Amino acid sequence: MSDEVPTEHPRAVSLRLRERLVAGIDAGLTSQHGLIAHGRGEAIDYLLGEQTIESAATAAKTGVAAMLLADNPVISVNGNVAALAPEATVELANALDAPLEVNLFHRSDERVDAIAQHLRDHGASTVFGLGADATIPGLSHDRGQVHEEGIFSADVVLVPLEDGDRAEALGAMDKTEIVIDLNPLSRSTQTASIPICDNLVRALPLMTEAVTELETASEDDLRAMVDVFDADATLADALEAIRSGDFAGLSTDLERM
Ligand code: PTJ
Repeated sequence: MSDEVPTEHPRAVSLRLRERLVAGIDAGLTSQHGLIAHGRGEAIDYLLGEQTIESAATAAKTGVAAMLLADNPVISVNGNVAALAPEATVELANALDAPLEVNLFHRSDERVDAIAQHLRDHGASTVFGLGADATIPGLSHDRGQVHEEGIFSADVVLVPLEDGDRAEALGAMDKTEIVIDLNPLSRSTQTASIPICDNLVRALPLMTEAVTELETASEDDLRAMVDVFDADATLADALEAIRSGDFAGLSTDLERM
């Protein structure tokens, strides 16, 4: 984290996250549009009390159950994720033994390669970067470029921060899609099989903790968790938390970011 944000500043954590994105742009990881996307998320996080609400924690745990059940789980990474939470992303991938795939909206070879290298520098073992060799049907923009061995053949895809078009296209390919997006009204969360309405910097470490908790669970128990999950109720709960300002938050430990 940057030394430039005074620790006593009441918005220190939020400011440090902004610093990470600005550094991400300087390092060629993040697109300038990523700042705008972050601002949207920041506003919603503010309304959620900048904490993980219970329903999001349940969704995060259910997402892990789905990934543990998967044959080919893949974690998709864009420029915001790479800048905000490279350690947490790699830790989750390693805990699940799942590959990472760089998938960008504003795609350039330079940025794909920089992000892949950044993830490897943080200890990632399998990263699909350059050399996309398959296309998501029905998706004309660059996010449709994927790896045959990665997102294309995955049965479960975790997408921390998404655009709605791709969420719909992956859904149409019958994949289980787990989306982390603060906005319960976005097309991404509305389309996801398992929407996690939380800041990705909090949700990813929670998911890694859940791997430790669930990795010895039986397949039947994991399947029961996934079967009982109610995406609509999860989204409604997040909306209600925003509307009422009444958070049953799990963690106010903002330093976990
Ligand atoms: O790196 P690229 O080229 O793939 O570009 C990525 C961006 C983010 C620019 C692109 O995917 C985009 O434009 O996204 P959108 O359509 O603006 O959507 C961003 C969504 O992410 C919004 O619904 C925000 O609420 C949400 N969001 C932003 N920051 C966070 C977040 N959700 C969880 N955690 C965050 N930190």
